[in-house]
Amino acid sequence: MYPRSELDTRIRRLKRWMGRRQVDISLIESWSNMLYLSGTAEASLLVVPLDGEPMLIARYAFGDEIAKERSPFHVEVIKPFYGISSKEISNPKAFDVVAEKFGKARRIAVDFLPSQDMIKELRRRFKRGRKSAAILDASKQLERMRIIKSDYEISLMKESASVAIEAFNSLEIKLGMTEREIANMLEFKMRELGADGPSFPTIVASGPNSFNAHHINTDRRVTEGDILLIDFGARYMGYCSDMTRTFFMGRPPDKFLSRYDAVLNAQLKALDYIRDGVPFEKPDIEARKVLKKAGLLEYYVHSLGHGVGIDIHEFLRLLVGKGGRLVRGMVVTDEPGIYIRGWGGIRIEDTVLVGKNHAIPLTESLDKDPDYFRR
Ligand SMILES: [Mn+2]
Repeated sequence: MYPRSELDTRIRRLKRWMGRRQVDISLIESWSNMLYLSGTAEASLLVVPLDGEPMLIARYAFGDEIAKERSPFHVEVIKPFYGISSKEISNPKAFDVVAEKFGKARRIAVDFLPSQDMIKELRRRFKRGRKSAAILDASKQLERMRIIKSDYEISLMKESASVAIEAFNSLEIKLGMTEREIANMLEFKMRELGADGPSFPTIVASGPNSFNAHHINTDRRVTEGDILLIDFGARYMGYCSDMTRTFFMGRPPDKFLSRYDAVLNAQLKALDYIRDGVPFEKPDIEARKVLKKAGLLEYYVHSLGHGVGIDIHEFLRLLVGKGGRLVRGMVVTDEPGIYIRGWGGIRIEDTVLVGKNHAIPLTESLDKDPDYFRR
């Protein structure tokens, strides 16, 4: 369970925004926003009234008990009754509860993209005389709130990183293992060490498959002379880590080593620019300069990184052309990569906390020696 004080701060900030926009209630439906604000994602809806305590609405036997365990907020339970004929069916919805308790709301913020039907439904239910309620978007505000991590969130992300790294270091990767076997072992170990699970499906790309930046694991066996690219992370109490390492199985040829060094130098160069006040595009541009010098720029076909938190991809891209500036407390990835058709790919990724004067990598204790499995 997240500390009450942590949740109170988040709710207070949302309410400040609601106050400015004269929003009476916010309806939070998305998995990650609900978890962020209430400590649980197991309810159907989180209702945050401007005046009053937040309330979760959860389905009987489908999350209500879990929501009660994980969130300090009141949980209102909705329960269907099916009877034995269609006339007996009663199936209350979360919106019925909201309409009953907050029917007077005039301005409602939602964090989901409401369908036309949903907007009609909301307007019908929240109506005073002829005037129906205004529907506002809360998702951008929640995105803004979630960009900057609190000390508590950072501690969970550090734990997420260390669980993933410990799991990785416990692996004994051998020639002949399949991509799927390696991914399974890694995910099993992360769970065993206390992770909720992987923060995304682990990528194990061997040989030519390393060309696929988002490879889908196969039964291909790791063979001598393969590149082996592993992109993984743990989810720990809701928070993600994200890291990639690339190895060479056997004695690495010079061509691999020079390309590897170029990517590593690009990654380290970018790291020098990940700090408070720097434009989002700057670290990416610096990484691109290094790869340009090495004649590899055309193979770097994605952004340098993205925000990470409860979602594996959160707001902000570190990419040439992007506006905006880094702020202390943001957590981003630093992951340049090159992908050469017919040869393979190399990516090196760390999850990094933006500090006042420098970057603080959360995943740097994970070895970056491409020859790691030969030692
Ligand atoms: Mn990533």
